[in-house]
Amino acid sequence: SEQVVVITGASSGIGLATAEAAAEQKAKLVLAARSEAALRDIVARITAGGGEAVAVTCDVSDRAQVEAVAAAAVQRFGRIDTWVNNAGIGIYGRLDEVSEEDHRRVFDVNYFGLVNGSLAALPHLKKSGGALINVGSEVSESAFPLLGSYVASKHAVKGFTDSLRIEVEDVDRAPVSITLIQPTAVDTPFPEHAGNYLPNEPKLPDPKIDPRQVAEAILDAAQNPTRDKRVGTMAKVSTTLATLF
Ligand code: NJP
Repeated sequence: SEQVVVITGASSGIGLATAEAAAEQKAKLVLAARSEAALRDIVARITAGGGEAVAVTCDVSDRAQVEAVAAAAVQRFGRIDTWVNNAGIGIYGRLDEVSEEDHRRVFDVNYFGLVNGSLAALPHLKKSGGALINVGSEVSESAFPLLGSYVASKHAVKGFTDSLRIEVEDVDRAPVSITLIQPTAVDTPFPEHAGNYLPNEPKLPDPKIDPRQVAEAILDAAQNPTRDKRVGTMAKVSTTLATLF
């Protein structure tokens, strides 16, 4: 496709895998994250392979920076067909030990970052008949000890996304599809990037799926929208506790 696809959190993990898969499908890419150097390398690689991509440095918790990503997409490619809100962080630790500052940071990035992206993208997606893809989690609908602030933020992501979908698709009848992606544990550097209050190095529970599997679900949702997309089989919480302690 010649789709214009914006991806937040494109410098690593699921976002990077999605960028690479979209480039193979000939999408025109706008890649956003905080790490300027990492994005520059990714854009250079995609461009060298004959693809089209532009990097925009952005902290998704700042609405103005997210609006600048949308503006850069329109300036460079004239439209936005798909916007993927993927940027996210974790904090490992008991809820009575995680600081209020860290807890709020998780919500600023995972929840308000996704709110910022959704609201910046919608006017453009309404014009193009496009797709909004929000990356939630299996923990958008379940509890998970020692990752509680993250779990709560992903519940908020689901509540926001489901409510927005009704307003946009059902009330406005706008030609925009809104999908929540709910992966299980994915093999990415997420634990290394996370904050940690625990004595041990945090790990993701097995089984972990390949980020390319999630990328495929994201790009499929852009073409064939469904209300929710589950990717992978949920890990058992008992396994997780054994991993964490
Ligand atoms: O993690 P990682 P994943 N502003 O750490 C960016 C969800 N998920 O790919 O800013 C802008 O490799 C960061 O870039 P940088 C998860 O909750 C995961 O696993 O340069 N960007 C990087 O590109 C998250 O929503 C699993 O540091 C910011 C990216 O986000 C999404 O999948 C399971 C940013 C994170 O890449 C991608 O996570 C599941 C900011 N303020 C859902 N802060 C899993 N891995 O098991 C971070 O169900 N980024």
